[in-house]
Amino acid sequence: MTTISQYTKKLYNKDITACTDRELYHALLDMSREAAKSKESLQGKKKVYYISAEFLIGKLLSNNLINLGLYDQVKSELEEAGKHLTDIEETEPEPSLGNGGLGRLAACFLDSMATLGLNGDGIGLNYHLGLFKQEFENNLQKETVNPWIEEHGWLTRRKVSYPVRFGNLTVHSCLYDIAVTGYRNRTNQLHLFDIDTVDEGMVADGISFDKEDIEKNLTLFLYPDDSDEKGRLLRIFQQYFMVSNGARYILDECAEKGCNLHDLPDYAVIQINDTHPTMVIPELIRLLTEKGIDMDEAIDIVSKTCAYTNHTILAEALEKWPVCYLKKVVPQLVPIIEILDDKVRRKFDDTSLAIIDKNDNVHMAHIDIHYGFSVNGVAYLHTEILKKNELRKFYEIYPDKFNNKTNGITFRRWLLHCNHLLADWITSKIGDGYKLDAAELEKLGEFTEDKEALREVQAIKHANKKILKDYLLRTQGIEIDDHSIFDIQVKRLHEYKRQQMNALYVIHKYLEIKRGKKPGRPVTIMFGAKAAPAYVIAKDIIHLILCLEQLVNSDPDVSPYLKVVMVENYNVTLAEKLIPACDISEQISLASKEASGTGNMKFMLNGAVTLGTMDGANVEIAELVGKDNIYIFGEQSGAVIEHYEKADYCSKDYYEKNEDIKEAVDFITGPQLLKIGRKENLERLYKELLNKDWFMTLLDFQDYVKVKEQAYKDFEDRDSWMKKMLVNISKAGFFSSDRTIAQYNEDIWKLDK
Ligand code: 26Q
Repeated sequence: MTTISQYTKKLYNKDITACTDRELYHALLDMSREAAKSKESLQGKKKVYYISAEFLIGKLLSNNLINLGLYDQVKSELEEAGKHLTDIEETEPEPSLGNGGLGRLAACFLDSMATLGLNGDGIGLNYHLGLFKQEFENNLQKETVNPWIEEHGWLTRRKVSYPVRFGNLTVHSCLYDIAVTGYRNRTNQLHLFDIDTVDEGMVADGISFDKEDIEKNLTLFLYPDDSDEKGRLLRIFQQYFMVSNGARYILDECAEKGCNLHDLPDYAVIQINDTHPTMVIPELIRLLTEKGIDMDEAIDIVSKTCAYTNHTILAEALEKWPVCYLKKVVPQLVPIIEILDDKVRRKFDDTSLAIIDKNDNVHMAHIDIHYGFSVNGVAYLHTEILKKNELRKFYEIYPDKFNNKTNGITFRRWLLHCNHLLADWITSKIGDGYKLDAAELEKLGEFTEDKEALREVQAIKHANKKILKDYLLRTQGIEIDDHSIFDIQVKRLHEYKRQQMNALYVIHKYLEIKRGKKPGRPVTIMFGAKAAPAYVIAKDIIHLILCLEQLVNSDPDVSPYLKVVMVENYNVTLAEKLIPACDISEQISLASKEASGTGNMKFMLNGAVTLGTMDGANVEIAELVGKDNIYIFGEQSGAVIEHYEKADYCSKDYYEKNEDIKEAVDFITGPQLLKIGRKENLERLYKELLNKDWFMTLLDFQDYVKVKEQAYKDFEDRDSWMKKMLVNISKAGFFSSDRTIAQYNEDIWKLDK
């Protein structure tokens, strides 16, 4: 058996006791890298390539130790030497290769593919600074750089390089791999392409940089600000760089296994994660024709190889690139896209199905749907809306391509790693079969009337609340009361997710307490969210929340009953601390707008009760746990869609008709907040809510308040609340990404196991 001290000796010529946490991190890193190597993948004939602009993998050390079966041994060896894995983990930087749900989903999928023993790799980009780091200054979000790559880290340099041509500029790629460990199974790879000439020093003043110096900036940031043309062009440079490298890598790997290109679909299936990698379709066609295959056959081969996942129905997120941009960056793809468009136009007498529209914009999703063999949504409701509304005409011509794959999360990270107390308790009750077969969690149903078991669950929740309390105090200087209700909303900031509705509730509650209506138990309302740097209203919402935090927490009449916390730089690491400690999980998007959500699943698995709308996967959660174990409010998706169709929603009507709403909205620009915050931001947000409110905050506000108050009240019946928690945990098995990935394989990929 290898031991940690063998590694500390080799690296530092020291015993464990003499090493710093940082040194121990490096020793453990080497130890797990070697262990992962010995479990490298079997090379089956067919492989799935999950291509994605984001892989939000989180810190890797503990997760790898768990998956490699080394965790217990390492923990006890460290403890014998007086060291703690939790301290060591804190020295690991978090890779910031994603911004939210789509990127985190890709990471969960890699874990499940490896765990199920499927031959499946990820393909993406190695952004040096990733997503920005969020800091708060004067109650405003400030973006700074987030370097995460270290000399001695998880990346392994490969001897792979391709010349990638952009008009008259050619760059040469390099490749780094990160081993993806499966739980007690094999290791797959995440391939991240990069260039050697990236210059991190070109960033000045927050995160600004010269967007035109492609050789220095190509893989510098994830999602460079694309509010101007230069930013949008840079995104196309990045996307093409990713797919061109990916396509060549795939072809090379298949050729090595004996593929003659005509039989490519027998060797490869490419899962396209939203439209960011869509150019892989014309690029592969280009490469195949370059190798002598004729155009029609090349199109046919690629169409049998590529499958597309849609993650959004928000019109503004569906990518459309002007042909003139593509001509500047990737002129070699334009004739191919024109041929693809021409074929569609000949076949279908409906210009709304075309790839290039009358304004010369290329609709990326249309390429995927016409020239991929599968189109899937990410939750039942989302797929139904795609079929009936957003993509109805496509569904009519290709009914067989459409399918649903309800999202999932890896239970290794979101239970075994982030909530040891709960995982150990579950094991003590039902054994550890649930670790590989999440459906076994159902067995916990047996304990929902067992008072002693319920008290144990309650004690675990409380212990996790204390852990979070200590962590926030130590890392962010935030003080919270572990006996208060932890009501948490953490996710990217977007108007459709309606953090502003939760903020309006804070105002409402603040005013009620001021008027003397004091709650029996204090509540802590926590937020965590980054706003896209150019998303003005999202940043105004952050400003409002931070101003409320200052106002509420410093008011001695109110702060014993209500606290507002906005954690800084919400990321995977913080999620791992917040989720196990949560009582109420806020999933309050406007019905029809959240494709699935995956945070909702993580909270449920960790025993939080959902307060949410009938949106995304909330619908499936509600069905599984039953109405007594979830708090549902708000207008249903059908009614919301009708409001959009009829354009009959008018936020002012709600403001004028309801005193509570009027009072809360007016407070945004009232004297108390203007004293703390910036007039410009608060007024802009006020006007937005009153005159536009595109995501119908005021429509659902009254019902939201009512149902949220009910949840707070029910929390006091401790036994019945614990029962709700346990039902949620026991029904979470469906949301294991192992189930999701098994379904992808069964219906789309069809790899042998
Ligand atoms: C598009 C064009 C220009 C610039 C940026 C973008 C862009 C970037 C990121 C568009 C979309 C994204 C990310 C989307 C995302 O995270 N979607 C989420 O995917 C999850 C996994 O399926 C779902 O659970 C969430 O409901 C969905 O919002």
